[in-house]
Amino acid sequence: MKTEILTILKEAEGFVSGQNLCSRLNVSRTAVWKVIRQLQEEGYQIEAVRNKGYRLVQAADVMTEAEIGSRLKAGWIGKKLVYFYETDSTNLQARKLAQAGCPDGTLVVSDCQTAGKGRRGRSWSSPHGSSIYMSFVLRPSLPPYCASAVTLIAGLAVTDAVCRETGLPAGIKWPNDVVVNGKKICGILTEMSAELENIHYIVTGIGINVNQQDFPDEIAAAATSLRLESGKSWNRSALTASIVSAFEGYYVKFLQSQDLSLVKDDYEKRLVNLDAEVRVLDPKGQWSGICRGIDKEGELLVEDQEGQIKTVRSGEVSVRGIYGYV
Ligand code: BTX
Repeated sequence: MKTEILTILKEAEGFVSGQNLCSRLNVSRTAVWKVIRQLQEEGYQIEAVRNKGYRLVQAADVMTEAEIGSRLKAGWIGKKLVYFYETDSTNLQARKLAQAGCPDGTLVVSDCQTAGKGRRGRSWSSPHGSSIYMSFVLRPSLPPYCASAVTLIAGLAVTDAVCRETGLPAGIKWPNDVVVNGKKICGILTEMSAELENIHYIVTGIGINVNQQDFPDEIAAAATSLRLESGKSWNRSALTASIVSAFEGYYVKFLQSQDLSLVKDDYEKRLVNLDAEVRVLDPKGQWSGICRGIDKEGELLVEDQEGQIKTVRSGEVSVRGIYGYV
C-alpha cells in the first residue's frame, strides 16, 4: 500500500484528500494515516492539511522498496523487487533467491553492503545512504558462453541512464566500467550457475557511486561519484528505475539476436576509447593498437601496428588508455 500511496501523491498536482486515498485503495483513514507517518519517518516531506489532505512537498533521495517500486515502469524486470536496508552483497542475496526459484528478472537492491564484491575476489566499497547496489537475476535459455555479454549490456544501460538523468558525459571503458571524466563511477559483476550446455541463472550486479563525497585512500585516485562530478545530489531511486528500464530494452534485443549485434552500435557510441590508442595488458606480453569497437560477442577489436584487427577477450586481459586508466 505504501508504494501505491506514494505513486498517487507523486502523480497528483496538489493535495490528495484522505477520502480519495481511502476509496482508491479500499482502506480506512487510519490505515492511510499510518502509512503517511511511515513515509515521513523515512524522510519524505508530506504536508497534511485538514480538509485538504496530503501533498508530497519534496521527493527526497530516499531508497526504499516503496520509492523504487513507485518509479519502476511496468516492465518484467524488477517486477519482483527485494529490498534490503543493509545486506552482505546483493549478488550473494540474488544467488540465494535464484537457487530458491525466484522469477526471471528479479531485482535485488540494498542501501548498503557489508561485503560488496568486485571481480576476482576484489571488494567493492559500499557505504550507506549514498550509492546504488543492485543485482538482476536472469534466466536466459542460452548457452553459457553468451553470459559475458550481459555485463556489457549492463554497462551500456548504466551509461544511458546516467547521461539521461544527470546530463553528465558518462562513457564505457571496455568491457564494463562506466566512467565520467576519466574516473570510475560504476562496477559490474556478472556471476553464473550453468551446466555445459545451458545456463541455470545469471546474476548481474551493479554498483554506482551516486552521492558519495569521499572515498577510501586506496581508490580515491581512480574513483568518483555523480555528485563529485556534477556538484549536485541525485535521487538514487529514480536512477535505479532508469537503469532497469534501459537494461530491459537492451536485454530484450540481446535475447532476440542471442548476441550483441542489435546493441553494438549503441555500445560503440558510448565507448570512451573508440578510435583511440590503447594498451592491451596481456599476461603474455603488452602491446598497443587502435581501438576499433566490439564484435557481436563483445570482444574488443584492436588494430595492431601492422593494420591487423585482433580480438581481445575480456577476463583474459585488461585494456588501458595510453595515458592512464581510461
Ligand atoms: P572490479 O574488480 O572491476 O573493481 C574492484 C576494484 O575497484 C577494487 O579493487 C578497488 O580498487 C576499486 N573499487 C572498490 N570500490 C569502488 C567504488 N565504490 N568505486 C570505484 N572503485 C572502487 C567491479 O569489480 C565490480 C563491482 C560490482 C559491485 C556490485 S554492487 C552490487 C553487486 N553486489 C556485489 O557484491 N557486487 C556487485
